Amino acid sequence: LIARAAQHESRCRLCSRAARVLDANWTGSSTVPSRRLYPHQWSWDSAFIAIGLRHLWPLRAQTELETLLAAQWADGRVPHIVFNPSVPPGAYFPGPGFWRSATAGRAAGAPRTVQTSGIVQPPVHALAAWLVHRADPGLSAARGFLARVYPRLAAWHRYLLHRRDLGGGGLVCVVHPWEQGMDNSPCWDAPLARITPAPARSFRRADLDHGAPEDRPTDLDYGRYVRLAADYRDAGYADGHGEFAVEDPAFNALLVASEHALALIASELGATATARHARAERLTAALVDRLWSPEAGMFLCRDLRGGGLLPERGVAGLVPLLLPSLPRELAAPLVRTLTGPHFGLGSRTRLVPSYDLLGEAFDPHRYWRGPAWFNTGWLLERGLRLHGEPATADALRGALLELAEATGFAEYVDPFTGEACGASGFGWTAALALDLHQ
Ligand code: 2M8
Repeated sequence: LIARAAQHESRCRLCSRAARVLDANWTGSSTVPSRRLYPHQWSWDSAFIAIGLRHLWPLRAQTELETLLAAQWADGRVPHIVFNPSVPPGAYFPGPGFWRSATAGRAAGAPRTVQTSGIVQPPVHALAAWLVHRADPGLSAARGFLARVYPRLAAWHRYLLHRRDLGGGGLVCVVHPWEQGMDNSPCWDAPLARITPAPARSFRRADLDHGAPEDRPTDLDYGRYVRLAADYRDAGYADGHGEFAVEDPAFNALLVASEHALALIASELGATATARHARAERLTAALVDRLWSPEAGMFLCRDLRGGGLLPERGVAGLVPLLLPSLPRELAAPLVRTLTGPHFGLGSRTRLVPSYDLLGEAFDPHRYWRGPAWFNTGWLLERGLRLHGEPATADALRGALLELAEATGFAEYVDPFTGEACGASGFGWTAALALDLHQ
């Protein structure tokens, strides 16, 4: 009993600390990932943050998603950043002056009243909207939350499925590493090597004012990010012409999960959901067909410009484990890969590294090239539970909770030592710890 009481007390402490982080990052209409490093609203951060907020402030959770969706473009894209006009222009690079959404994005229907970036991030939003609704169905119904967000979420998925199937095989592709969210993953090294970097003197990296250079992407990476984004902007954010086009397993798996959630939302609103479930099944089949590698025992990325599957093993290739409809004969090898020598969960690591422990490019501190992140941990914890691995899921959950709190809700951690890296007081770390704690 004493042990249980002590556990309960420490859990409550975690809850109030996480709440304090989320409250400090709340701007009145949305939540910043980090006050200093990322002082605006980010798309997939907001979805994860809403999933945590719903337990304490259901109204804030709904508002978080509504604020993001209010910045949607007429072509359906949900921008990866919504800029806060009260933040000084130099505080984050690339800021609104770089993206110039209102002018460069006019043909694609960028909003006039708010400034945004022109690229997207993984579509976790419908899943988040459904979970937020379930946390307080009364408030949701009273505010017409689902009816408000449904058409926007449907348009968002339509944009991805119609404008981003650049490979013609039924999957969505990303046109910039920032879109997939794992910015400097070694998976991008080969497709990025073809891009001529923008000259270093043509931009100033605000991230280095707050982050350690050895924990961040390199200047060469940044030169290429800037070149790709500038080319996309200068083409009026029209799709299909860029030099970088990759089908990513995590991005597509999250779209499948969100399609299923959108089907549940449609049913709740009295609409028919069959077509949505069928679309999710087709997407799952395309994911398996185009990205599954039996040799690697996991999903890989497909480089549409270079041709073929990229051999690098990134954590994104494990994320499809979160799909209930994943064929059984794939779930078992995925779990083996997660717990085997490449990711070492339960033996060499307590959290999931972002990249192959045995890969040549592995670096335990450099951003998405090895450190463990809490959002991917949260997704895989769900996947393990879903596919009949409760003991591994419990251990992962325990480690996520312990390290989130011990590191002051760090952005990411060294996968071996649990040492904090990047920003502290990070939004999705606090939010997802809160969610796991429930
Ligand atoms: C990181 O990406 C941004 C660019 O979008 C950056 O490095 O400036 C990534 O970790 C991304 O996944 C995340 O959404 C964003 C804000 O937390 O930061």
